Amino acid sequence: MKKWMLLLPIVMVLSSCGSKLPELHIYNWDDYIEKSILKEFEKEYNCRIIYDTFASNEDLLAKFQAGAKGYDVIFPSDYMVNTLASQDMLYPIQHDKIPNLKYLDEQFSNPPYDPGLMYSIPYTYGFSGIGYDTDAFDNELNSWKIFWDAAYNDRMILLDDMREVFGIAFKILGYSINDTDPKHLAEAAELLKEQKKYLRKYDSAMSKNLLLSGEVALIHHWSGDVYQLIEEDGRIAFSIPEEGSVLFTDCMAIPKTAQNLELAEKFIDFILRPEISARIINTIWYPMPNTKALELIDPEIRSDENIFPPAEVIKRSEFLQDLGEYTSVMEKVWTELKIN
Ligand code: N2P
Repeated sequence: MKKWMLLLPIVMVLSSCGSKLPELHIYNWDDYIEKSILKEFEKEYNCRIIYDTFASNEDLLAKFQAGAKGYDVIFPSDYMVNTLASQDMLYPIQHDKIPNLKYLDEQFSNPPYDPGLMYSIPYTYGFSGIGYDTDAFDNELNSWKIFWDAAYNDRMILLDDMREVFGIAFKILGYSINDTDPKHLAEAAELLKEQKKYLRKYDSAMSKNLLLSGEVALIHHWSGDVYQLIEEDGRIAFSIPEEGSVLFTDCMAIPKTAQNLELAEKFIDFILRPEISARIINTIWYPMPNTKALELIDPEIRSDENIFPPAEVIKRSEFLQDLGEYTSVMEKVWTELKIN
């Protein structure tokens, strides 16, 4: 037998790898999907999903600025869609490839961060607020100022998220969460420095577990994430403080570096199927702007005013906006706050 013939089995294995299933690479927030729908998509489109998660918009941006390639569908929030699009990182969405867009609630079809939905399709919306252990408090919480209460020293966690954390300080000071006056930023930093004395840590990934186990008494977190906890344990509560809060729309977008554009469009369209959206809402407890899905979700979720907040709560909240070059000014102050 010739020597090269011994290599035949290896060559055959390698060539069968060449015909492997097409892949779809997804980059989403933690705890933000109903897992079985991924399996269903794989089956229906005969592909393999590679699923990866991030904990803040800034982490997502940093990954792309560092040259990450190969993600096909990403989930930036409103202002980050704007940032990524203005840095030419997003592929324009071909609306004719997403027929289920017909189910999108019209109120979400022309958002200021992405007029006409050129680069993004809304996925969910929600609020930032306070998740807390009702056993640790005599009254309901209704102000961000509770994070400055020494009685909860080392039992509080704020999100590891620059815009969200400055957002709290700006709201207490009576400024917009999109304020760009350096004097106001210095005031906010001073306030947060005071708060840091009592803070366990800035963290977005682990704080829910620590609240559930009773290790900490209150956390700054996002609405649906805290509702997932409430579902597990009724002693947890969520509050959107009276000073106002961050209202966000998280979106689906396709990076310019995507490897599988066609599958990415199919995935976005799949998510917009009413029965798929309804299953996601029932699991992650964030509303999705899908008119038809709302008819299919659990009535208990549909009638919950915290999940679908009344107009006055929406009115006192604000969307974060892309701050352009001022972002780097804030980043410097944020880094100082975190290391000192
Ligand atoms: C997902 C939290 C995303 C909300 N678990 C913040 N945009």
